[in-house]
Amino acid sequence: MRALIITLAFAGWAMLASSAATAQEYVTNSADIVKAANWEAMQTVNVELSEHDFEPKHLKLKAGQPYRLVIKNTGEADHYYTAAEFFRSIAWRKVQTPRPHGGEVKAPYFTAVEAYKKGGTVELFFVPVKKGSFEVVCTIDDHKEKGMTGSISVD
Ligand SMILES: [Cu+2]
Repeated sequence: MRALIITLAFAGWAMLASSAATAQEYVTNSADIVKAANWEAMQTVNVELSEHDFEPKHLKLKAGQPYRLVIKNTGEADHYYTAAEFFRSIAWRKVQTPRPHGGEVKAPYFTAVEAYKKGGTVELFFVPVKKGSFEVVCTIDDHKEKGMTGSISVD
C-alpha cells in the first residue's frame, strides 16, 4: 500500500513537470484557438525591415485577437525577424508569402522568419495567447548591434 502511494505521488509530480515543460515549449492547443477565433475581425500589422532597423521597433498586441503580421524587407540586404520566445507563445494559423504567386506553410510553431532584400514579404497569421514582453532581433552578422532589435508586448 505504501509503495502504491509513493508511486502515485511520483506519477503526479512527473505529469506536472512534463506539462510545465510543454508549456514552455509552445502552445499545443493552437488548432482549437485558431478555429475559435473570429478571423473576420483580424487586424493587420505591418513591420518594415531595413539597414538596420525594424519599423516600428515595438509592437503592442492583444491576447485573443487574430492578427496578420506582414514583415516586409525594404532594405538592400536580407534580414531576419526572429522572436523565438514570442513565436512559442502564440497560436499559429499559418505563414505565407503573398498572393497571387506565394504559398503557405502550417506548423505547430516557427522560430525565425527571414524576408529577402528589396521587397521580400512574409505574412504571419496567429492569435497571441501568453501575455508578456518578448524580444525581436535580426540574427544576421552584427545587425543586432547595429540596431535591429525590438519588442512585442502582449496585454
Ligand atoms: Cu538584418
